[in-house]
Amino acid sequence: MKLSHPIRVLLLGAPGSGKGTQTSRLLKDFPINSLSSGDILRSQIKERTPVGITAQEYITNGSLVPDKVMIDLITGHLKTHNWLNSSTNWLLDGFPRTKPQAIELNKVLGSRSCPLNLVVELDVPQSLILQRIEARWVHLNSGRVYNLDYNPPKVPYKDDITGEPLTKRDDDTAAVFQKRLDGYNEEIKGLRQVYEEEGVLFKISGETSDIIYPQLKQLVLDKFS
Ligand code: G5P
Ligand code: MG
Repeated sequence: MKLSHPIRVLLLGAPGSGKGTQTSRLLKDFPINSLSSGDILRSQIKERTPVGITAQEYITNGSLVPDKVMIDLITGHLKTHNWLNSSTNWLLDGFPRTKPQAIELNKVLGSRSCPLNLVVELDVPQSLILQRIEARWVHLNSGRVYNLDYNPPKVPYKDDITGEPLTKRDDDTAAVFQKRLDGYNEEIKGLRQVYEEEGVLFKISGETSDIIYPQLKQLVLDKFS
């Protein structure tokens, strides 16, 4: 696919709203790289790195990892993967998720003349989400997500590609989920403010990922083809 200019997109949305699901669909339709802050943190936890050791407690109890840790981690990734240029297409899922993170990211991107050019807020009724989370199983190494009702693996509890066992996320319990959701509802206000001011924020509403994806795809086509 020929793009008119590089895609630098951020997906916002409540826990379980489908950021990972929409990311996998976009990766099939557009030539982009993606980065999920949650996936990076989970792999750091698995490898017992200093960042992983710090992050584990915050994630398990549904709190946000401190801004400084996240900013260093993600901007470090952008630099080492050579994404800070005017030609690489990329998508961020889960970072920034506080206003200070958004401001710091803007500084880094601005200094390399590659600002975010699309921010999409996925708006899913929050009453529907808990059930999704309780039925979620993940393949930790790849970040692939399944749902026992909505997109079950071909073989129960096994990853479709590697055949490795799927696991539950520690933070996918009803109590921790509610805390994550409350945190999201608080932080999203500051993020909306930053991205509305820049004129890059779009909201897509729908009860299912199948309703949201065609709208998201069309938005990306309208802006970048
Ligand atoms: P994460 O990993 O970024 P969240 O809480 O933002 O976690 P999460 O839970 O990964 O987001 P998602 O990616 O939005 O949700 O949703 P998903 O996985 O695609 O879909 C959820 C489930 O629903 C899946 O099972 C999917 O198959 C199913 N599903 C999708 N669509 C539908 C549908 O239409 N119908 C049905 N029935 N099911 C569907 O962050 C984790 C933690 O890391 C830390 C924080 O502690 C955070 O809580 N962290 C940060 N801390 C500080 N700053 C940051 N920037 C941080 N980033 C991460
Ligand atoms: Mg996710």
